[in-house]
Amino acid sequence: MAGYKVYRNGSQVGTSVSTSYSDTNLSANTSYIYTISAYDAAGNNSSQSTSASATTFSGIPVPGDINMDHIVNALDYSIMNTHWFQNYPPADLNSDGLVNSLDFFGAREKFTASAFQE
Ligand SMILES: [Ca+2]
Ligand SMILES: [Ca+2]
Repeated sequence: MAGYKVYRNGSQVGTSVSTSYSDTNLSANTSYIYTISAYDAAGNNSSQSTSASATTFSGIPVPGDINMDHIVNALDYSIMNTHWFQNYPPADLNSDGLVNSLDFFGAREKFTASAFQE
């Protein structure tokens, strides 16, 4: 066997030579059905697998979730503090070139909030 073909909603989206695959260019808050088939070096394909479904997150990450763990909390404040008055774009929420109190207040509005806006 040479690898796997990965199908999303019935259309092939890629191949993988391992048993993992990362899909991209998906829409937010959408369910997708995945199947795979195996192929060998001679080009023979197996039938498609039983399906697995996955659902993407809904919407835009909350400003202030600097470490991308889906919540604004003390860890994000800590990163902000480490880069205080530095040009550090991930923590410069208002894009004024510096991590400063304006960014802190922006993050505070979302503190402990769910990472994704409704
Ligand atoms: Ca975070
Ligand atoms: Ca700023």
